[in-house]
Amino acid sequence: MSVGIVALVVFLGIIGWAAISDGMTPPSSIQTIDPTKVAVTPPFDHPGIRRTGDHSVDAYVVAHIFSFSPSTISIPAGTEVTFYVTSPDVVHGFFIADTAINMTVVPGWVNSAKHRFTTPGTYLLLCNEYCGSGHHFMSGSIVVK
Ligand SMILES: [Cu+2]
Repeated sequence: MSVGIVALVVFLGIIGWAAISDGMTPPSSIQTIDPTKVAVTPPFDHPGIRRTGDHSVDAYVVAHIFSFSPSTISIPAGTEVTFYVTSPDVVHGFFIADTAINMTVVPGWVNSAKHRFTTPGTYLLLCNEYCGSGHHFMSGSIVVK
């Protein structure tokens, strides 16, 4: 066995041991959902925004073949939005242009990310994981007034 292969095995062993011993999990693994019951499980049975403070909202979004529900989210400028996104069918992406929001949406998990929208405008929301024949139609928008 060459030195390179031994070094690779040792490296992967250390990475694997560190991840397992620290109990590492993806950031999205905190909340789970039965993907076959997304349409009847609160709060995803009524996707949309919920006010949580004077300048903050929670946005519950369902990514499904081949659209987002809701497809348009309107908020005042300066609002901090915590997105909670899940999928009832296949893996989707949740990417908002001009922000750091870029999540993978996996059936059975609720992924989340937070962003404060300070600049008015329309932000494009895209699926960036190929999810099927209608993937290129899958978009939405965040309207900041
Ligand atoms: Cu897609």
